[in-house]
Amino acid sequence: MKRCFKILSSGWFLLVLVVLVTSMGLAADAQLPLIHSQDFETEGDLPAGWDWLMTANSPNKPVVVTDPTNPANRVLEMRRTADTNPLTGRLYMVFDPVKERLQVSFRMLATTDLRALRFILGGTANPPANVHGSANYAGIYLITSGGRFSFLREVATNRWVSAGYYLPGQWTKITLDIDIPNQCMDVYVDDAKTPSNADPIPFLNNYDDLNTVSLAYQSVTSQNNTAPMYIDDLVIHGK
Ligand SMILES: [Ca+2]
Repeated sequence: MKRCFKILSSGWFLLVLVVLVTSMGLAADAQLPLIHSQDFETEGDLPAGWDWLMTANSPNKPVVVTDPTNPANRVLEMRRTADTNPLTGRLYMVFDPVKERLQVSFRMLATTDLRALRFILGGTANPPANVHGSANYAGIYLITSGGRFSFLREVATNRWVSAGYYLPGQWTKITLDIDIPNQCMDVYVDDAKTPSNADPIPFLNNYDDLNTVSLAYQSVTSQNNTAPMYIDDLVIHGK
């Protein structure tokens, strides 16, 4: 099975296999420095370290609310008002640039299988407003649509590659294990030991480092989707 991290070599197979098993899953989190951990517990407020980028002709932005599935928990809620901009305001943060390996994970609850979540990463080569403003500047562009996690591969042809599944109404965890020098990543769903992608998923636009992430709600115009989406426990490790 192909991996984004190409460390297999003859003679070291068993050793490398052990390394792969222990390093490619969540166990690797302990090996990379923690950059940010966000449990979205401050209801009604902007999470510490985050900011909003508002979107023209959209009244909506991600906010922290009570978890609809657990009154004791708070989560990030993303809603969209019908017949406004398909893309809502974006919640984003900037962290110290990472040049080797970045692992980003979060839990998400979709309430529809229509396109809803837009999750973007980029680096210092462009300012955050550009990275999170247009696919033309995004390094990694992840969406939820049709019960699948999909990554934009080419803007001009609107080409996507899918990796992993989710079910509306069910919390699902997704982890991106990103190899920055090789400009590619592996995707893990619900802490699976093997990635959901058959082949490494390349960056949409190349970046020598990654330093910013954003979350937003985006509908396909023809669907005019307004079913809310929830996010929790976003954790970033890297070096
Ligand atoms: Ca929470």
